[in-house]
Amino acid sequence: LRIDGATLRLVRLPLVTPFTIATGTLTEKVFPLLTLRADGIEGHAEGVMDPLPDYLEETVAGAMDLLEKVLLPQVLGQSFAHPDHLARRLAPWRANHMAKATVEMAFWDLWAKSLDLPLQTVLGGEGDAIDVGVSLGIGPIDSTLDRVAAHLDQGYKRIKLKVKPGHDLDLLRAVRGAFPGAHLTVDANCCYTLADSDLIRRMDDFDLDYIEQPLAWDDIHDHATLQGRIRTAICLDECIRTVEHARKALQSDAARVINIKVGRSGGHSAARQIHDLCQAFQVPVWCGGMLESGIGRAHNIHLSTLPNFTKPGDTSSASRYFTRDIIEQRLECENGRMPVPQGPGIGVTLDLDYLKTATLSHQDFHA
Ligand code: OSB
Ligand code: MG
Repeated sequence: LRIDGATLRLVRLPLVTPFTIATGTLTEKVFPLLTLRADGIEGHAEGVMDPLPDYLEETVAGAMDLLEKVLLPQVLGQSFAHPDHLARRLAPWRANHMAKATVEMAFWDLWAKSLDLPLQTVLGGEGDAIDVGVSLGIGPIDSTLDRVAAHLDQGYKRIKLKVKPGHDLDLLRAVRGAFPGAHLTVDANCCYTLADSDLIRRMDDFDLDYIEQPLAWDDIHDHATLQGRIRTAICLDECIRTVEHARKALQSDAARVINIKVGRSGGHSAARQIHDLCQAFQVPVWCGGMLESGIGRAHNIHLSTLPNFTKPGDTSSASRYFTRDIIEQRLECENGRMPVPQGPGIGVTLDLDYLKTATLSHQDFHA
């Protein structure tokens, strides 16, 4: 399949409510949206980096520059028999996994469409819906209790609470007290160190399914040490940017659960390898989110149909994030289940009218 054109947009969508995590607050979602073309077919994907390097080191501006000057020129006019081959072409460049994933994922969509098959089928997944949880940002405890109740009522199968120093044990005491049977987890987004081991061990009292990414984004070793000190399973997110990171985490018992984000890990080829490796280690995975638009979310949903995605993911309803999405379909879950968009590729189509109003910049490339 020869890539004969591309469009790179920078898109901005306001969030329904500000989203606060340990590293800061997001009020809008700004992201690169990439379209690749071949034989009149289009494939789409979005980049999951933030404007500032606060989740990982990549930034929107850096990714836009790399896509425009390096990654797109490298694939335009080139033929790839399989998306793995395109991933291999980009592999020699250091890191920049989110920027690479943007290209790789758009090609998976394009390639699946060229075969007239759903993305889930070419990835090796099956089933027409997936279990979904919700990630609740940091806020006052009383309003968090209301939001937990509302999302449990909507059927969400797991509640993830964002924590940070000073907003952890009291929050857990309140939420666990009010919802004794709820499937609860926490996400620290790297805000603790090993010096907080005693505090983190006290989280063992709240029957959490796992503690997500308590320590530094570029550490694996200390997570293994911490896992030896606590009963609750550690789930890694930021740490897992490559298959090698996953291997090291699994071999050292630094993660008993892994959050796979395809847009953070270089794309579906690597995400699938991480999935398979975790399965070999009997470590369950779930699909994380980055507040994506419907394009990124559709990719996440298709990937989530692989067999070792046995825990609910962060692929919540679009209406939780945006008043209006840039796709024509509505990605809404029902009773905690998200239907897999039907049709070839990711199964969703751009709402070009609304996309135009949300687009900050637009650049066309021809082979
Ligand atoms: O750590 O999983 C995270 C959102 C932005 C950045 C990092 C994270 C998150 C979430 C929300 O937890 C996931 C979502 O609902 O898309
Ligand atoms: Mg996380």
